[in-house]
Amino acid sequence: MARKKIALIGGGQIGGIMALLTAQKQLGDVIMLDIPDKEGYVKGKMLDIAESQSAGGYDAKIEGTSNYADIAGADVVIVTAGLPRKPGMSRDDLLDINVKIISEVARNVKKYCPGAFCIIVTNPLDSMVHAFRKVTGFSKNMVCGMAGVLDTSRFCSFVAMELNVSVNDVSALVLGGHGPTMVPLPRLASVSGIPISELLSAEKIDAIVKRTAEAGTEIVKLLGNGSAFFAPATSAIYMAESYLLNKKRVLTAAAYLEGEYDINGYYLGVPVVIGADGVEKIIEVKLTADETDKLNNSLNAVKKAVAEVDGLI
Ligand code: TXD
Repeated sequence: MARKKIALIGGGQIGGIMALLTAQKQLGDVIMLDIPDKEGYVKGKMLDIAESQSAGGYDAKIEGTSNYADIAGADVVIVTAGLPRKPGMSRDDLLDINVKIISEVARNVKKYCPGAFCIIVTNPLDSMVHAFRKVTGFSKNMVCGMAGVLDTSRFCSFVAMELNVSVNDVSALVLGGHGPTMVPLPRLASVSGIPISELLSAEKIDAIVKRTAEAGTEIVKLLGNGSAFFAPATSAIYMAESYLLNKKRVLTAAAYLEGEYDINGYYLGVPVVIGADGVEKIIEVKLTADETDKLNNSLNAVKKAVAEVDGLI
């Protein structure tokens, strides 16, 4: 059986890590695409990963290109094409430039990979997923955004650090838009089923909620140039793996809502099941009045960005 084909559109910080992770997990062949000026860069990066295979013990075709014809027939497309934040920038500051890039990428993915499961990573995430689906016209189950897996991973990491326990025993959900209005749900977070409210003070939990919402900015400030890439890359591959191996993981992703959570016509971070049919199910978790207010507040932030995108494409 032929190996699956994973197209990574954008060969920068996140793209490179995703390519290595895809190879190491033997999820399939990798084709990384970037702009013509960066063709040598991505060819070099992919040749380097290809040369790691002997030592790494994995087999795949790993190539770089700037020619969209080379992504033809990809099973999964992961899009990081766009500019990352610089210190002092909000994710929404990237909207004007990145929506043009996403529109160009979407037109080409529609032409060359009409059947692909598409995971959008580029910021501002929720409105870029909207733009990508608007341009491609792909069905809603085949287009989603990666943010909730990252935000949840950050929340779980902070809980594990505080309690000095394995992060793999921490379970949580972070809903909403990928930005300061995101909605961690500490009420549903647990360590091996034990509610974190029995393990951490309310003050500590609140501090973790706040740090999660600002975690991306914290790394942008520390790096001084660019934004986080290891955890975002790992999160996007986690989603791609669930699709390719039909793992039906339950995770938070930016999914298209048509009435769920009383929201209609927007992408927003909610719990979903990802399997061989893409976003197979949206799970409507019961929220308290306060949590619902926070989710709607986050939606309002997304609506503003979407309105701006709709004025541009
Ligand atoms: O959780 C999340 N969704 C976020 C997403 C987490 C972290 C980073 N987030 C966003 O991902 C970030 O704000 C950016 O918008 C993207 C990509 O971040 P990355 O750190 O990988 O940025 P790089 O290293 O600048 O890589 C972007 C690449 C770069 O090589 C450009 O040349 C390329 O995108 N690029 C393009 N590729 C193809 N086609 C076009 N038009 C294009 N324009 C730029």
